[in-house]
Amino acid sequence: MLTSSLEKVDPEVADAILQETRRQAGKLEMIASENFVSEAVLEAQGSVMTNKYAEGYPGHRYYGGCEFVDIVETLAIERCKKLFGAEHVNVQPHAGVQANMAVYFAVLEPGDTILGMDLSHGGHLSHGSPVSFSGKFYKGVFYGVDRKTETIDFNEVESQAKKHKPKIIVVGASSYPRRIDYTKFREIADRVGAVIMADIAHIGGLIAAGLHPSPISNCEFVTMTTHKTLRGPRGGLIMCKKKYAEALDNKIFPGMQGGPLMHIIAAKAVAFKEALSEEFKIYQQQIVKNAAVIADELLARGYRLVSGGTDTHLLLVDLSDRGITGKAAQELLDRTGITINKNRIPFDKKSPAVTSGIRIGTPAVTTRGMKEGEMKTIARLISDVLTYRNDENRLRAVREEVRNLCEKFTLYHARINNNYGNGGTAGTQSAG
Ligand code: DSN
Repeated sequence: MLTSSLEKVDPEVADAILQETRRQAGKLEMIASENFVSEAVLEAQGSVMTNKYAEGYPGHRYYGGCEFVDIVETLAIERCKKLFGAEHVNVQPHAGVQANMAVYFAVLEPGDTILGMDLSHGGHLSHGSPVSFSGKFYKGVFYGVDRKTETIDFNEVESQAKKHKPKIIVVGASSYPRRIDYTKFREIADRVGAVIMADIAHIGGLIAAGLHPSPISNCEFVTMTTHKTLRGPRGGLIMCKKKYAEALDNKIFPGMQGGPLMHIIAAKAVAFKEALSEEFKIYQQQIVKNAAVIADELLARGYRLVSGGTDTHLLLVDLSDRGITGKAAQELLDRTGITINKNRIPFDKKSPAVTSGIRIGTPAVTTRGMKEGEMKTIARLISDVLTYRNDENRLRAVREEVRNLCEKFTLYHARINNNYGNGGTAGTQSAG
């Protein structure tokens, strides 16, 4: 057994990290916004690039000694441009909310109107919600989904746009299981003279792999996080048309951030390289296939899914006729080793802390190499837990099956066995 520097210096933190690694490996991670990065991404993220101050942009920094951080930031930018076909890329946003904030700062004045998707219909806090800066500095108005189809109600998008004349229309969601038609948003935005920001945080990987329509040509700005389907380090990025490049870059630095996180930018560069591979396309295809299998299996067992199914990496299950809240389902499932999150469904009567639904996502289990067969098992296990929730024997049996599945599809194996300093193999299996 090797003892790492961290174990020697700070055994408490080392132990918490080991326990978290075991938790990730020992349960089925099905929170739609989470994923497992490769050892290469982890290595870049844990590198000495964290030590460097590099305010500014490649070639134009306010500190000396930036020649190597310039290399990684340039690689990240160029790879991201290639991946999405973007005209301009800024890889410095620390997170998705910062990416969105920079876009608002670039095109809005305080008090201007943002038209975004209603949070309770699948939108995001940073799209104009009154509890976020985006609804405090600006006026947030909203569109939602149609009550019957539970897909985006374009009549409402148009009527809200005409009524409120927003300066920006935000397209994107954190819990919307269907493809998004950016051309329709473009037509509406043009009618009212608005710019569009597509927030593709959730579906960035699907778009990069060509499985979902790209917003690049139809939207002035595209923001995302790099850690969801894209499977990179935790962080944000912005793509935009060239004409907005300077205004946007100025808003990130010096406007709202100081020194960029160069270790994270290095890891973003690695993730973009991985995302440009053929294997990544196959991985994204498998994510979508896996979500579709779970959807079909749950539908066959009588569950109601928001919009009737999924085209993405996630599905939303309406539990209102199952006698269990989203909160209780989340707790129960986690106890049996299946980690998901409670989620409001459109027109939900329950609060965000309780909810009538759950959100299930497949990016992380797909990274472990799980395919259709395992998805059928997982759907059965989820249904067993929700159906036989008072039967401790059944719940124990589910926990055992989850454990077996996790042992078969190892994750960060070398780290758990404490030999990663010894040239241990990467923990994640290929999904291909
Ligand atoms: N928290 C993320 C999610 O779970 O979708 C969105 O930012």
